[in-house]
Amino acid sequence: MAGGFAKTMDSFKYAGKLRPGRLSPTRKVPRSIQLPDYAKDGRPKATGPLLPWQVEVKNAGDIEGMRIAGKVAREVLDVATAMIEPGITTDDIDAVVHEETIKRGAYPSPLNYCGYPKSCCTSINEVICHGIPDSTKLKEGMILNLDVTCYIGGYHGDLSEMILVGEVDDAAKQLVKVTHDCWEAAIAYCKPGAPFKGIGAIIDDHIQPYGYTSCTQFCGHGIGKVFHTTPNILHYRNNEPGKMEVGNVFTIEPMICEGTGRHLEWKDKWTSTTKDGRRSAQFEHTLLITPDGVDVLTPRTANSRPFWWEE
Ligand code: EYF
Ligand code: CO
Ligand code: CO
Repeated sequence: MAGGFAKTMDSFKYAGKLRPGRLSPTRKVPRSIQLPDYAKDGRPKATGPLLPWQVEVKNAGDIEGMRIAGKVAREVLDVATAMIEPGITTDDIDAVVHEETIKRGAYPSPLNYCGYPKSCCTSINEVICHGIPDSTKLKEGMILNLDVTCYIGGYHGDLSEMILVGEVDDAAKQLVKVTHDCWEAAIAYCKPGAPFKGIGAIIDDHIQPYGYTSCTQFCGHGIGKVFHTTPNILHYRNNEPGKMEVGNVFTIEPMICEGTGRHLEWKDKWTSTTKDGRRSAQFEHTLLITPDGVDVLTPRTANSRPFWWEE
């Protein structure tokens, strides 16, 4: 080609500065690891309850299995977040998540889930969720969500946290802290008999004074033998029916945006960014409703990367 411009122009109208990088080859899983039903063809088969208001009540065996899956996912997230610093790529993070997951005899749930190509999600700045780990290098000032889900003993455990890359600006710190605090307030509300719709109201009330918006496109979800099942957990004010019962297990994972909560899907069909290119933050836990209230199945430990306000 004249002038040697081998790189084709990308005419897609991105919302912000971030661009997709290059993907590494698909990671392998040893034969010894128990696979979820979608691992080979990408298609989830088991659904859980078919009606949206029916929510599974887990038995003692299920709960023990979920505790193990939550603990493994937490361990993997803690190892991976410890390595995050400017200069590493999101694919480096995926490699560690993948290795640490299989080292524990677990399967990285995102891998080939509906065809998803990697073992975790790494969502930078304006990426709301489902950022694909690739050759993108982390730079000082970025904020990153790392989302890890592990499948072990027939159960999935799902969590995510925000990481500040080096020094970040005060607006980013406020976004991350407010997201964390609205998520904690929503978790503290959970107990038997509490309407699911109250979660969204708490989140909206908490973020409103800051002018932030909650993304309505993606929700929390029931989880167990199936990665995503009933109930859908809406992170914004809503009027959905249903009350929490002892034995329900679900995630709360609000995505809070500095500007608009509307999203733009990249050409890869996975990555979702804000429509205005402003930043988004998210935290996630897997939660069990108990007679006393709520039990976090993916709790932080002494090995968890300290939040900046704890340092
Ligand atoms: C357009 C996937 C992505 N879906 C959900 C597949 O619950 C999750 N995180 O907390 C979660 C994680 C992943 C995930 C990883 C891959 N997917 C399916 C359908 C659409 C989509 O994005
Ligand atoms: Co997750
Ligand atoms: Co989730």
